[in-house]
Amino acid sequence: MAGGGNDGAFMARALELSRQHLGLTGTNPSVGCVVVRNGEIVGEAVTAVGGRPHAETQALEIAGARAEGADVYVTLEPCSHYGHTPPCANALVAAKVARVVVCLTDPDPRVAGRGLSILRDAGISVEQGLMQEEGRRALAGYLTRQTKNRPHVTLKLAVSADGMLGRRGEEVTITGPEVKQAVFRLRAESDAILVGIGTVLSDDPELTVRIPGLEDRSPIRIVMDRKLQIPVTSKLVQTARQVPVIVLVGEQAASDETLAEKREQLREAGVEIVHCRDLASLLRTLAERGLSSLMVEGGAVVARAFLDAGLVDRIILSEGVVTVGVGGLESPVTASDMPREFTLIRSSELGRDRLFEYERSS
Ligand code: AOF
Ligand code: ZN
Repeated sequence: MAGGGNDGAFMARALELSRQHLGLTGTNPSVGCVVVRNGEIVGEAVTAVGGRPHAETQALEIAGARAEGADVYVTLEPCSHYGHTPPCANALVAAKVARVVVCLTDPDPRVAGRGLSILRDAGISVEQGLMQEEGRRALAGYLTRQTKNRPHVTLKLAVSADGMLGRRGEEVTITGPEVKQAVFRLRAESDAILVGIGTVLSDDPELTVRIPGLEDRSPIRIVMDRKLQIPVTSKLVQTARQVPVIVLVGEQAASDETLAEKREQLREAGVEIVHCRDLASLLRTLAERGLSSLMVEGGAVVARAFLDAGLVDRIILSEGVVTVGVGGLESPVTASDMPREFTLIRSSELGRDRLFEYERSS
């Protein structure tokens, strides 16, 4: 029996599953799949940690013989290639499912429509495009890396009631513990997190995920540090063996003799020192390393540089109730002064603060 009326609810479940492994599937997208027979879920799965097995094969295995005649909901077109695993499209055909509802087609050139063709050629009814907008959000990292050869970039800003990000050289608490928890969750979904050296010098942050059960989800940490000012004693350097740290330096700091000893000390602590010409080439390098999502977290200078380069896909802006006053560092954007290309897609109240999420429209 075809699902029809409940398609939205089952696809919503598949999307919920897909979000569970964001940041954990490496270069592979985190896909959700739900197998439904007579209106009941008989198998469901998300792409495994590390990227394999894929979602469909796991969900079909759970469903077993009940997959015959079933409706299958999957957030990405089932694969058609023999990669690390045999094609999911073939597994769906072999399981004799009746109908496959797909949210998005797969831009991977090895798939790109072939997965859907395999299903149709086998007489399976195929529908594509349900809840595309939500799907694009859940798979934003994968889609951006595949189509733009760079990670999806989220700019995270905490702005005071008077539009400031803080004060130079000094840590100012702008938002409360509820926002902090939300930020930890966003970090856990990211492959990498980036701050400027100013943030390291004033806040000495650790930039890890500190939520019970999610500690192992910390993304790699990147510091933009043109002159190699990062203290060897900073928390970032001291924890580089647990969670990787990359320090991005200018050409001079990469080779300057007077900094040779410091470079050596940092390397001994486990820090990787990298020189990149500009932000675009940095992002290309990260994509080549298989990183699909980057969260830019700190500093007015860094935020402005990413915005000016047109390299921000999403802005997460938290707005606190405190004021910073004279000597504050002005935020490049605020909730009441947001560039037109960014559209508000969500807002919520977190404790005394507010959280806004914007997406670049193009
Ligand atoms: C699916 N279901 O759950 C995922 C898919 O390296 P491989 O062999 O694992 O292939 C990676 C590609 O598989 C990836 O680029 C994307 O096209 C697809 N990911 N496909 O049918 C899944 N994660
Ligand atoms: Zn597959």
